[in-house]
This record gives sequence, structure tokens and C-alpha cells, in this order.
Amino acid sequence: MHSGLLSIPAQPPNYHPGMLSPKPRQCCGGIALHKKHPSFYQQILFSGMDKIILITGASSGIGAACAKKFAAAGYHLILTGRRSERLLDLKTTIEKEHAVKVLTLVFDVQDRWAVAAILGSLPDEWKQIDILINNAGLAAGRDSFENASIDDWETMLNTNVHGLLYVSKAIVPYMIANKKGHIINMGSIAGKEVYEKGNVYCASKFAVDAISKAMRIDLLQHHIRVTNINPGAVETEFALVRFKGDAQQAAATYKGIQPLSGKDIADTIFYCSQLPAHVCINDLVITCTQQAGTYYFHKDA
Ligand code: NDP
Ligand code: 8X3
Repeated sequence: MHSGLLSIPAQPPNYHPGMLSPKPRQCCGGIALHKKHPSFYQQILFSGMDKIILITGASSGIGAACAKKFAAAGYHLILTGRRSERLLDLKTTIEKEHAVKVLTLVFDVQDRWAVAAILGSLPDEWKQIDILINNAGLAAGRDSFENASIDDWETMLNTNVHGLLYVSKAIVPYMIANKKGHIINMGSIAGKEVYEKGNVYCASKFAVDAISKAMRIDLLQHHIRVTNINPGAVETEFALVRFKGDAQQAAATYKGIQPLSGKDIADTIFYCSQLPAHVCINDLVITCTQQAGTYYFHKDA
């Protein structure tokens, strides 16, 4: 049986200037696989009551916790990330435990063409997306401005800002057609206060803050809610990625505090998403009780 995993080769698809939804190609993306494997999609019994959520960066941390939380509430899931095995393991676990369907999509959010090709050609059954969680993101390095790597800066801006924009641009048309939707952007406390050696990571999250505000204004006419979630320290793979695999440095981030967990953030996001349709939480900052802002921590001895 088809794994439910879609991926595309690296070359750009046909692209129409001014739009992000290229014509679906026959060789790759959702449409082509839909044609190749109709039985997979036919098995998915969507009723009018079904809800669909798309979560980027679902292969780990906050994204994976959100996938579990929403699956438990009966949502069908579109899960994205670059690590296909992680996504497939999560799909297997979730589909065993809950009566929901999981579609895994493998792409790098920095790749504008892949994002447009895959998300622009979702099978019809998956187009009624109720909630998009723009969660994929990272910090690369923690260095003073003069020492920081330009490659790291580009990776953070391309992922946290451009990636979020590409994904949103591909999904918003579905929400407009459905006349509803909820976009939940993963900001950070780093998008509220700049801290030493946070330079471009902070800038990327300040950008997410601005984009969330701008989306809320422009999408008002389409009944689309936009919520910006800004966590402080959450224990995930975030620090390990930031410190490029240095487990000791990563562990020091959380030493002496009980940080937030991915589940804490998933519970908060779930709460925001379940409020009545006329209620929109715009912006939410959440820290563990031992953290106040980006500088102040009360650490256990
Ligand atoms: P993790 O490192 O555990 O998860 C990050 C997720 O993002 C992974 O699933 C990863 O998937 C995905 N991702 C990263 N880069 C890309 C890319 N180029 N293309 C596609 N997917 C990508 O960290 P968190 O769960 O903590 O981070 C999730 C979000 O929360 C990020 O935006 C982060 O900035 C934000 N955040 C985290 C905080 C924390 O303290 N942990 C606090 C505040 C905000 P894969 O590698 O498979 O592609
Ligand atoms: C992650 C939280 O404080 O490390 O966004 O920047 S912090």
C-alpha cells in the first residue's frame, strides 16, 4: 500500500510569474501520485464533519506534539518536514492509535518550487484545510554579530521567514475558497525582545510577528484567523540544532529550570484553535514559570 508520503525531485516545476501555484506536473507532487495510487485516497472517508490540519516541522518537538494532540481530537493530519522516516513513524503511531488519516509530505520549506508544487497540487480530499500551523523553524548558532556565519543567517531567514511565507501563500487560497481557516504562526519570545547573540534568529522571529499582524489585517475579509504563538524555552531538539549537535551545550540551555515541553505548546495551540469562530487570539507569549523575558531565569542551584 502507498505510504502516504509524497516528495518531489529538486528541479523547479513550471512556474507562472506572479503566482506560487505552478501547474501540477505529471512526474511529481500530489496530483501525479494521486493518479498513480488512487486507492490510497479513495480509502480516506472524509465526511462533512472532518477537520484537517497541516503542521509544518512535524518530525520533531512542538510540531510532533501538535500532531499527537490534534489527532487525539479527531483531526486528519498533513504533516511536513524533511526527515521522511520520522514522519512515517509518526504517521504509523498515530494511525494505530486514532481513527484519523495522516498524509506526510517531504520537502524543505526553503525550496519555493517544491513548496508550491506539492502544496499547490494537494488531492481534493485534503484541500479543506481548517488549520495551518507554520511551525518549521530553527536557530543556527548563537554568536556575536561580528563572528556569526552568514550561511547560518541565510538558513534562519530562508526557513523561518521565507519558508513560512511560501507555505502560507500555497495554503491561503484553499482557505479563501473555504471561506474560513486558522493560521497559527510559531513566533518566539525572541520575536519580542532581542538578546545578546540572538541577532538574526531574533530578527527572523520579529519578522514572523510582523507577518502575523499583516496577515491578520489582509485576511480579515476572508474570515481567516491568525494567531502568533511566542514561546520561551521549550525542551525539544531546538537547542541541539542551534548548537550543531553539541549535546552538552544544548543540555545547558535547560539546566536548573523546568522548561516548557512540546506538549505544553500543543495544548496552548489547541486551546486557541477551539475557541468559537468569532474569537481570535492574536498574540500569545508563554514561558515556563522560571523564565521571565529572554534574560531573566530563576535557575535551581
Ligand atoms: P525542533 O528542532 O525539535 O523541530 C523543528 C522542526 O522544524 C523539525 O520538525 C524540522 O524537521 C523542521 N524544519 C526545520 N527546518 C526545516 C526546513 N528547512 N524545511 C522543513 N522543515 C524544517 O524544534 P522545535 O520544535 O522547538 O521548533 C519548532 C518551532 O518553534 C521553530 O519555529 C522554533 O523557532 C520555534 N520555537 C522554539 C522554541 C524552543 O525553545 N524550542 C521557543 C520558541 C519558538 P526536519 O528536520 O525533519 O525538516
Ligand atoms: C527559542 C527561544 O529564547 O532560545 O525561540 O530564543 S530562545
